[in-house]
Amino acid sequence: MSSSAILEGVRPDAADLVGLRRAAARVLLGNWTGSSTVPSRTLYPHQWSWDSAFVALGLRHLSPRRAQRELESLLGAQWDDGRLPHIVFDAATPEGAYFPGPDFWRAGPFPGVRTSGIVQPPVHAFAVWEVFRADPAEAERRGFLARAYPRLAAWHRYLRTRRDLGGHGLAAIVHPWESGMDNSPCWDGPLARVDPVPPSRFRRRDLDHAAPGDRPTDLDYGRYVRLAAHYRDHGYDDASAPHAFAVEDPAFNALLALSELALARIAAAVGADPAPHRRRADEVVAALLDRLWDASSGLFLCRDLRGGGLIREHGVTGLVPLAVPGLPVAADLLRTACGARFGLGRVHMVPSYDLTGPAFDPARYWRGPSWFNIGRLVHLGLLEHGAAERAAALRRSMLRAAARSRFAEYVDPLTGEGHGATGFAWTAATVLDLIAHDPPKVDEVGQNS
Ligand code: 2M8
Repeated sequence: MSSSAILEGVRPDAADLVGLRRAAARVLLGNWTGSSTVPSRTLYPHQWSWDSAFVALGLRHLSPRRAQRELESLLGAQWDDGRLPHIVFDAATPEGAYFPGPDFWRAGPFPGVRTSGIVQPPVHAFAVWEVFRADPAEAERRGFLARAYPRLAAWHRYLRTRRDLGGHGLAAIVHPWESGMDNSPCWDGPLARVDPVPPSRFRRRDLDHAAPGDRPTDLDYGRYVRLAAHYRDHGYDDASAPHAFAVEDPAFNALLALSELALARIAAAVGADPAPHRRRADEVVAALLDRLWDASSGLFLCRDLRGGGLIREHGVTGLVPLAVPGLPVAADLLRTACGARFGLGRVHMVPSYDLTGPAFDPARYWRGPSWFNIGRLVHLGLLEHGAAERAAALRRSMLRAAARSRFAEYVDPLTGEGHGATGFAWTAATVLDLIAHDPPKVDEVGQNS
């Protein structure tokens, strides 16, 4: 099928935006635990780090106060060394509800709060600033920025110091889960060196709730478990852990740069010096260009710090730097987004991996499907770099996909069919954010898909 035919028959304004907004709000209300939002009631019954940031971006349109609490509950689980854990476990949820659970990680900032020991992409300062802007008076009354600022600064410091494993000004991820794009083909090379734990030694819970063809394989899981157990057994100490997997990831670092810029604004608002944050944002962008930019493919690539240099797989992580204001290679990235690898405008949303790549799989997790949080970041980048029409088309594609898939976790870029969980929190939050960005006009309201 030609890629333009893929979108044939889908009416551009088929989503009933008012109904969709109501349905999205229902998802977020249903996933709210009292202090934070679970990504999915079934598959992910705890608080996830970057999910919370994306959720807060949507929640701010329903309740700025709740959006602040979402972020505060995550910041409240910060470790002494500054890291924000990738999962904060809900104490009322049984150990067996998710693997690996708190008994596996054996971690937390203090008694009573149990967390994982790895991190996720640092999109938090960006979210804090956007949530603040939704209701500055309420934020001021609650001391939201003043309390968040030192925690965010410590979080960035952790990444800048303990995680600069390559020594060139970029934070390294030490587990595929830290990228948030867990089983991207970008990790296949570095992961191949990791001795997998046999599947008989652990019990996956994800397959109780999702189709095996949508999820990572047992072999991937065996390697995830090995890496996490190693890190845990070294006390999550970055200096002494061997880190068999150590990668510089473009999206992770682009989000760090974007968040440093937000932190500069936050600093100015609380009476601190914004200049160091602006300087650090510039330094991260310079290091991204120096270390990860691949002019021949017009994309940022990942760098394997344990051997092999640049990883020649084209993942959507390499497009995410488009969200950074003033990026010098934005025009090249735009061309790549619209080219054969990512098919922007011709497929549903933005695929997570090269449509022409040998490992492309339209249904399996981060090996091809389109994700709403990534679509939102690319949307931001398109707006940032003057591609307003493309941004509007992407927005329509995302709203349609969310409506048709009952707020699926991710969708097949070729068919728009939903996969993974339904009633997924950041999908609903992204819908609210996109609708608020361009509220329904009379001719869009009332049309049913
Ligand atoms: C997925 O990751 C978790 C592990 O962290 C899992 O598969 O169990 C990823 O999509 C990740 O990006 C996301 O934050 C998490 C919760 O939605 O699920």
